[in-house]
Amino acid sequence: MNTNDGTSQTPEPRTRNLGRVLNRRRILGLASLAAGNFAISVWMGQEAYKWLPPQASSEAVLVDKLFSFMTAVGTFIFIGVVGTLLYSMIFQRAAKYDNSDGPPIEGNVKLEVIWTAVPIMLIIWIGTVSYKTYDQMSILGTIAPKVMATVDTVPGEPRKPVPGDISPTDNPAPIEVHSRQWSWEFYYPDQNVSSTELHLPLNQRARFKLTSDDVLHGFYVPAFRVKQDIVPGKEIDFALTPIRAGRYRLRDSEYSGTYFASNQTNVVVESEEEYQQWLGAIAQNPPQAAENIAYEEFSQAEQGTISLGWATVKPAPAPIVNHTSSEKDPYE
Ligand SMILES: [Cu+2]
Repeated sequence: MNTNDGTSQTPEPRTRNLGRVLNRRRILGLASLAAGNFAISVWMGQEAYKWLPPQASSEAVLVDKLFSFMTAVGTFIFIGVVGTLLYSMIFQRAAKYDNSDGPPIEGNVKLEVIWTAVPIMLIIWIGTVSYKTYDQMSILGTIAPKVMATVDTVPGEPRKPVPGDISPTDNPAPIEVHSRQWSWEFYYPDQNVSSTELHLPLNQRARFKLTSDDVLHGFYVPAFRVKQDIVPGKEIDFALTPIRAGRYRLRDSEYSGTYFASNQTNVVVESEEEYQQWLGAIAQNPPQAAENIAYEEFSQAEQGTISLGWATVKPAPAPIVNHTSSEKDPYE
């Protein structure tokens, strides 16, 4: 600081001793703030369950648990960081016209070790929990040939083995999922029937063979929380366990051109009896072309009845199936 007579004074050292700053009262204050933050974070983690679609698969239970955990961790960090910022802005403000430097703090090894170690531990923790979750789901047959018996349907409780889990010999053949520009077709090899609506029996491991006839598509049912890319030229083994009856939406999660938005259909999860009944009933239906907006519009444009007004590759013909879903059917 320069005085007006021209001589200079050494500024008084303002380095603070951490031990003196952190007296018992302050430590208690900080601890109760951290406890409050912890309580809010746990509550927010519970709230996170409400932001998601219904939990219609055992995989959804695992994914939601992980999401809730990450929301809680994120909330704790967010409140901690933003709270410290706000505290500094409001209570540690420099006085008006005070342009002097802050205290020359040199560094603190203890503090630096702590703020390096804590995030490292946190990332290892999150990484481990994520890996365990994915491992428990074991949704990819050939890539991750894990035993399904390790999957939890209820958090904390070991899952009861379900038909289709243990012995691969009396399994029903996997449902063949054909994705195209732009339609979904599901073929049930054991019954030799096909449908543009996916039906699955409740509480049984559903196994799929995913294929694409043209470009990348993505098998995505938000209520099941699982998403799998379908790669042309590959057969992808995929499995999940529906645990809640209802109608859900299957969406294409890989953008695939003009009619991509119409490339969705319903998934019906029903009891074993209803499922068998449905399979039996549709076997009586003669195969016929399904509703398909992409192919219908394209054909009309080809005949000159309508003008599309946009470019598109030629859509695949509407699938010929025993059962076709109606776009008027509701879904959750
Ligand atoms: Cu696609």
